[in-house]
Amino acid sequence: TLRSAQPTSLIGAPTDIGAGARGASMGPEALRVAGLQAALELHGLQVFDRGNLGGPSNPWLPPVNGYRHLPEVAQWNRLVYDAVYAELQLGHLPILLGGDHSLGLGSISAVARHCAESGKKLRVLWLDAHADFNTSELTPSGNVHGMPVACLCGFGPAELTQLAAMPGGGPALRPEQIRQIGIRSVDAGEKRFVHEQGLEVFDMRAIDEVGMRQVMERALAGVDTHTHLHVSFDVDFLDPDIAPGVGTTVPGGPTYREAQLCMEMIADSGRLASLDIVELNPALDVRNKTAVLAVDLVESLFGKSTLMRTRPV
Ligand code: B3U
Ligand code: MN
Ligand code: MN
Repeated sequence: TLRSAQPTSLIGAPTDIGAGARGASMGPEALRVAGLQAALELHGLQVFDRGNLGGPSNPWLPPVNGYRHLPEVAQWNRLVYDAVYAELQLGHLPILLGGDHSLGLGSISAVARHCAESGKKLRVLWLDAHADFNTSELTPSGNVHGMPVACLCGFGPAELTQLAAMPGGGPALRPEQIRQIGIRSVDAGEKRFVHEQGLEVFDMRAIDEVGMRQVMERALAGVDTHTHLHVSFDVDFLDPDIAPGVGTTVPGGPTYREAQLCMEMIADSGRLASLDIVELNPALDVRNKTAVLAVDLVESLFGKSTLMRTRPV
């Protein structure tokens, strides 16, 4: 099933600079060991592994003015921005191998710039247990991996909100371009801010009430041939029973079957154009099973299906 002739490029960003636990820095290698490249090649994709970016090490310091490691987070994100932007310019589909979710800033800023220059509509699917919509005033931790969605919408320090240098100088994203799925942990102040900014959130209650199928139909509504679909896959989206290898587990996440359907429906849209796989923490995993599961799900995201089904039952 050769879905797309577009080559893919793997970009490793081995850092836990924005996280509250150490270990996501080992994510890129765990995904390679789990066979990510071979799995994609099996589906007819051409894969270039660009190796790892080399950014600053983690000084493991307490927060300063509401941010932990802000200069280092900014430096890693500049590297990610340049690497992702270069792949988009080549016409490749970039796959960022995190690394913690603060790196979504560099990745999605590059995608936003590319879309602005090529006249594409951008839709971001944020698969996560968390809304990642904190600011330095709202954050309970100072960890920047809890802030990338807010920064992408323009709420944060200039070194994180201005990465893309968007035409017109505005933020990389408008809230209406984002759909969050699987959310089940939002801090008190963050919750008010999500509401205030009108983020479209499909939380676990929505998945329980109407099912993953209808949630995905709604999250993908309006996606058409002019849409660049970016998926930011925080592995803690998944239920911790199946995915223990993450720094911040939250119970009650999507099951294996719900997660598969989510990925399959994104594949069916045919618009996937860039991807982040973040927050995988091999130090907390069991025999690399979370990485193996992530690879399995990414196969579905790129069009693996049991049958040659082309439409829902
Ligand atoms: N909302 C909390 C926890 C958190 C957010 N993202 C992750 N954890 N992975 C915070 O620290 O902002
Ligand atoms: Mn996240
Ligand atoms: Mn998360």
